[in-house]
Amino acid sequence: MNGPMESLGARAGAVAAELARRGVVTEVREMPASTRTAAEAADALGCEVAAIVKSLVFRAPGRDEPVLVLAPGDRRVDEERLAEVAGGRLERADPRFVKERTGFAIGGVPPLGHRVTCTTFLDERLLAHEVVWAAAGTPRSVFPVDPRILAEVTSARIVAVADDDP
Ligand code: 5CA
Repeated sequence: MNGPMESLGARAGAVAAELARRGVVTEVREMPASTRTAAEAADALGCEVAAIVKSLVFRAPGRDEPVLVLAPGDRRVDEERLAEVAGGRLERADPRFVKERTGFAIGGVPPLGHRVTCTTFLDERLLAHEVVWAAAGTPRSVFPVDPRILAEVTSARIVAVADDDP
């Protein structure tokens, strides 16, 4: 079951519905504390920061297509490594671009259910966990998922783009 979806706010509810539509069995949780950053999410959940999924939006300079990087919460994305796998340098998208393309504000961007389809990369370090937690559309909502299932439903390419040192 995907939990009591009807009790969720509109944004988290839309993400829960999208997860259900893609066959992901999970339960979106609206937390009493902020989950705006990976560190806050880990605190709120009592899990390792490494098990939080950052959903980071990048873009090729001057191009309109968003590129989504799903990265472990305790690491920075190495832009050299990302350029290699993406076939060219990418830059961090500004908050307006993120909102327009995904439909969500930074701090709540989910890994799926965006307005526009994003080319998606998932860092292999996430696969070390049985369960990871990702944002569900708001800075207070998260959902747990097997990282392999997350890679599958986002059609992500599995890559090594995280920094070596946390
Ligand atoms: N809800 C949490 C955990 S799931 C979350 O969304 N984390 S996050 O890492 O995916 O989103 C916050 C990220 O947005 C930060 O890591 C930060 O790199 C990025 N960010 C914050 N402010 C800006 C900004 N002004 N422009 C571009 N990116 C930003």
